[in-house]
Amino acid sequence: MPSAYDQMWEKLNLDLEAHEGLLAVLGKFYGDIYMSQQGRLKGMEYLDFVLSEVHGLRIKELQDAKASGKKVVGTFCVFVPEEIVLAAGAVQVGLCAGAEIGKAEAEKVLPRNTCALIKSFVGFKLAKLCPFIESCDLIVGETTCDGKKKAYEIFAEYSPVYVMEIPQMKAACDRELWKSEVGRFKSTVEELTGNKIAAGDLRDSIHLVNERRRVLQRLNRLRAAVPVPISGRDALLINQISFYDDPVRFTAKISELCDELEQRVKSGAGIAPDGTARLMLSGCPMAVPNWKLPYIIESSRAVVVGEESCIGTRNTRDLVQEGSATLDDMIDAIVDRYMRIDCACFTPNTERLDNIVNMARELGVKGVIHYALSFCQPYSMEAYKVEKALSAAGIPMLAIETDYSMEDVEQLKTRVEAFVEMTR
Ligand code: BJ8
Repeated sequence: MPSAYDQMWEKLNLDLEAHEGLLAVLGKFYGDIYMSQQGRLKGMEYLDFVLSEVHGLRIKELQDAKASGKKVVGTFCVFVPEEIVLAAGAVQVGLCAGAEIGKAEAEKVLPRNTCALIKSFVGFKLAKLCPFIESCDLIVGETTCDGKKKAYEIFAEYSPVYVMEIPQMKAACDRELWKSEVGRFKSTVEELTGNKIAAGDLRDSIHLVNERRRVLQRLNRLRAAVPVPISGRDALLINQISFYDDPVRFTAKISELCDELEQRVKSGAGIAPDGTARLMLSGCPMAVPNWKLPYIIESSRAVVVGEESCIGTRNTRDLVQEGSATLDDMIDAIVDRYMRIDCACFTPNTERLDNIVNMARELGVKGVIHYALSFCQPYSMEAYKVEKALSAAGIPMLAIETDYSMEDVEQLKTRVEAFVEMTR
């Protein structure tokens, strides 16, 4: 039956039949993984609603914004400074790349041994399945890993793409390079929108993005309680949705959810039975609807209490310093904040090792599951150093490499269960 949004999707040139199939699979998957949970917070109803309208209401909002003259900028990496996009009056959406539905199309133009995240975004474009991508006036890529860097060259044949150069080291000259890239990006966004960024606009957008980070930091502090008051799956979903929901509304809704969570923590209630192992995830980002591993973990007498990932603490840990008086100082504050990102694309990357060990200690976890997408060299190679650092701190680690397919679910479950047993 045609949905109320079919006309909008048709205008965006989606493959309506394949898209309907995608939404049906997504709905079933969500039902199995999310709605089956016991003791969810009332505040999660908002997240359920946003997800149920993922290609509906939010896309309609983007179309309305475009009709009013705003531009939409899509991103695949937490390195793209949203503060600049918002200050120019545009909307930024983090594009998901967490499903393998367009894989066959992607493998026509990409080598098969490419990570699932890259195949996913190329596949979504080629199979005409993503209304977010089709709503974007500009898609911003970055020179993080080689796979992404080269995939953007192909993507640019189908969509307007702009690529930011990201340094790979953290010396003073790398900061200079990054500062000039932030400046180049600012000019590009100003040209795209026709709006010159003024100091007041940037001050407001820095505050707005910081507020969203602050509410996610509060969520992280509250979920660290014993007993665990919210599942890892729900916390991951909140982080995933933070990338494309309206930032003001999202922050207000998650603030309400945190109030509820705080009451739950005060009452001493938890969502997992006594004896459930507290674990932490670390590694590649888990984009919507990549819930496979958290679901496996949380069906194995364990609960995820933190994600050291870009859809997790790497995106929320650091704030842009507020209080700068001039536009130049604000740009410097942005440059410094983004230089603290500890992506595995950096070498050496000791900051990440320290952050993982500190986080694992603070959360009091029994172990860490390191998650790398198959063929992701930065994260799968860095797993070696992460394991060494954790082992020196007396924290066990399980390294997992997987993709978005369901073929290895049973095998992963066996490994996760054995790891959970071992941590007891
Ligand atoms: S800052 S983690 S969002 S680059 S999984 S595509 S690295 S081969 S996603 Fe990332 Fe930015 Fe870094 Fe974060 Fe390449 Fe690895 Fe694939 Fe990856």
